[in-house]
Amino acid sequence: MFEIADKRIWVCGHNGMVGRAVIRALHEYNCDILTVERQELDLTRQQNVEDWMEKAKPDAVIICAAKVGGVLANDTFPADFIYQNMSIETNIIHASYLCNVTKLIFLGSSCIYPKLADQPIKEEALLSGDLEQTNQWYAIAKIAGIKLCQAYRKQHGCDFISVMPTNLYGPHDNFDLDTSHVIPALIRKAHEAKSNEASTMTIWGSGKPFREFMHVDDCASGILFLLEHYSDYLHVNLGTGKDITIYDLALNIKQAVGFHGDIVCDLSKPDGTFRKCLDVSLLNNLGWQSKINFKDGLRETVNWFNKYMAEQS
Ligand code: GFB
Repeated sequence: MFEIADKRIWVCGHNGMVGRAVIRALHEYNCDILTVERQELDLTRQQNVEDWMEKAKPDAVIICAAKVGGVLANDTFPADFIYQNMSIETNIIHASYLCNVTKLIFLGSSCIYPKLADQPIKEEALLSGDLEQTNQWYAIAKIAGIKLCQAYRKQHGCDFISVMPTNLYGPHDNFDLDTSHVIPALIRKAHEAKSNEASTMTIWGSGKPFREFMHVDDCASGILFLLEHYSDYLHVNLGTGKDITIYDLALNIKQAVGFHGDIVCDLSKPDGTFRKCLDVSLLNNLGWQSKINFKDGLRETVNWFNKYMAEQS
């Protein structure tokens, strides 16, 4: 058991969607939240990370910092995804060992599992088959992060753990149509189609793949639960255990945005993995459950996006 109260907690990647949600959740605890801007600390530089941590002296580290993106961004920028993710996690994990950090949690992704894993996917499915080609670079980097935590636990006794969140959505997501994940992309597309009084909106691929989606505030709650209550070798899945097809997702988003036109599939764009729904029984048995209903979370995210767009204009 690690108590967050009264500790110095470094949230790396505090400007991203997950980092912001973790900080919102940490405000419920009486702890010191440490952050550092990218201009002050480049996490891909080992010596700089060690020097900064030596001065900051965190008790715990939450690694939300990562190079992330949707299916097309992963496929288009493989070097960025593998290099940046491997260097960020290696630097932070090694420096945390050198600085005697008491607890560290590393965030991976559900794409670490084999492309054809049995559904729902149990933690034990890791490295039991071939990866999905489009995001293998990111997946390999995230698998290396899990192995780093396990290696430092085995060799040095460090209490470093890993959590594998499913596909996330929520406020402060990346809404850029080329690099984003599907939910922010479709919210933006539906919003633009509605504003332009268009008759259709386009989705990538066949619309047939399934995805499991979790609100980022649920994710932050699960991360802090594990930080306090879990200290073991095996990585832990973090999700809802429920998935829907991309076509049904698009229908939900159309409804939440109020766009009444048709959905058109662009088959020149990748589908990615067909299905990757997590088995969350390990986390549930530890005593944590996801709470945010998908339709409520989606509506809240659409409202956030509408407000954000109004502020931009
Ligand atoms: O969210 P997404 O890019 O990530 O795509 P992945 C999910 C599904 O939505 C795919 C479809 O089947 C896409 O073809 N899709 C439909 C769209 N329309 C769109 C659109 O306009 N934009 C996008 N982006 N997708 C990523 C991985 O995979 O998920 C990462 O590449 C990471 O490594 C992340 O694991 C969570 O779920 O396919």
